Amino acid sequence: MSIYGEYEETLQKVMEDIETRLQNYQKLVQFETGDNAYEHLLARVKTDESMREKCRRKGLPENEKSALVDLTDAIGIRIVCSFVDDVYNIVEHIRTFSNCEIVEEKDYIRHAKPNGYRSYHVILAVHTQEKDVLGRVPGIYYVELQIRTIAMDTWAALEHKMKYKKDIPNQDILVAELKRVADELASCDLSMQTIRELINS
Ligand code: 0O2
Repeated sequence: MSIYGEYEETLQKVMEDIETRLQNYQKLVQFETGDNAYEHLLARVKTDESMREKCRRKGLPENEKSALVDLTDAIGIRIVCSFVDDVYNIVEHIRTFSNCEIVEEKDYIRHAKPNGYRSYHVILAVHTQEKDVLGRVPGIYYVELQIRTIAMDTWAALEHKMKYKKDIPNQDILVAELKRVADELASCDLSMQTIRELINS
């Protein structure tokens, strides 16, 4: 039995609902401006194995409540944009979603993590017709959205790989080097944004 139990099907539905709303926003922006709101998005329900591993890592029992209430990233959506402004525009659009409220947000773009990680994180509470694990109707299901630029996304993917390779020699140098690259990419993102503004003005 999956850690999500009888709620697995609803998770899938909630994910598809939010994904569709984002795709509709993409269509609207394309129609109105001829530009993309974002380049691509990736939506997934965290696998049973990853969710169990996360529960263990956080010292939580491996059950439905931990997976659906104590942890809020069973549904994850990553939105990758060309420009930094697009990230903030999407966040503002997410604020307008009906039957949803933002319960947490972290701006790791204005306030990068010490290792150089940059991204905008939003935890969305989605109110649905379905029952949730606490017996509430409408039930509340959480979605973690990570919104970032292509440059930030490339960096995060590489850094993520490094985390799992503990036996790399000269870790300290690599960590410092990755931080330097993250800062350079942030500077490139700003330049790209300025160039776009000049083209559009
Ligand atoms: P996974 O396997 O991707 O799901 P905390 O547990 O306190 O460190 P918190 O408060 O749960 O973090 O959330 P935060 O900081 O918003 O991070 C949530 C997710 O963002 C992480 O999920 C990662 O996917 C991503 N993330 C955060 N920091 C980094 C980073 O430094 N590098 C990379 N590559 N990704 C990061 P999980 O559950 O840690 O991992």
